[in-house]
Amino acid sequence: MFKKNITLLYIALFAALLLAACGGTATTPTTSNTSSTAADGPDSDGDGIPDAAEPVLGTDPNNADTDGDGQNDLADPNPMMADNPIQESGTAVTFTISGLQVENNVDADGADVPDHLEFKVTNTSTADLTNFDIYTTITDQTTGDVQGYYQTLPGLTVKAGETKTIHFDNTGQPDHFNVNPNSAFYTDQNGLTLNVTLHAAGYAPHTGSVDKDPGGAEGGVE
Ligand SMILES: [Ca+2]
Ligand SMILES: [Ca+2]
Ligand SMILES: [Ca+2]
Repeated sequence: MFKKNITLLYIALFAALLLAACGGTATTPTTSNTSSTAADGPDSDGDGIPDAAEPVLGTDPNNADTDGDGQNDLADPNPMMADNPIQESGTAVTFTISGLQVENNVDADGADVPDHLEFKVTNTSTADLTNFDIYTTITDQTTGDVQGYYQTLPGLTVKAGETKTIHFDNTGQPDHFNVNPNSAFYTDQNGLTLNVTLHAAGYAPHTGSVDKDPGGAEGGVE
């Protein structure tokens, strides 16, 4: 697996060099935390993989650890497949998740739902909930290929008795969280099944599932 990854990296680096030679994406970095060399172009997240190569690998150009497993994309032999790290001894049932929606779903009024993952979290307890994290798997219904992502959800608070909708789309709005723009969710045209495990520290996790219909590639995030 490691050799396979290195091979993919070399292919990706070659693609990056080709793009740079064509004047494609070999632009001068503009942010202070962007590193680059003349040979490989900018590397926005500093993980050692050039921005132009990350889409080839399927990794996130703005996240040095795309799957959240603690291993840098360059070192990770499977950078889009984290195991579920959520280990919770608490059994109190304090919240539910509902209304999972993805592409081709509509909202309660029949309007199109934007092409991102969203769902509702209802706090059924008398205490505010915070310190959330989530583990998401994306399974290709045709090939069986699976990607797995873990991330914390900083800033998310669901007050006692509140129902809040949270989104995964990279828009940077409150209660909207970043995702890999090159994940199977955006690039795989087969039908997909998403499984989410949401957890608040100290309480029992909850799971939900939603299918994404086959269709054209998303072409990036909104
Ligand atoms: Ca990078
Ligand atoms: Ca990366
Ligand atoms: Ca990783």
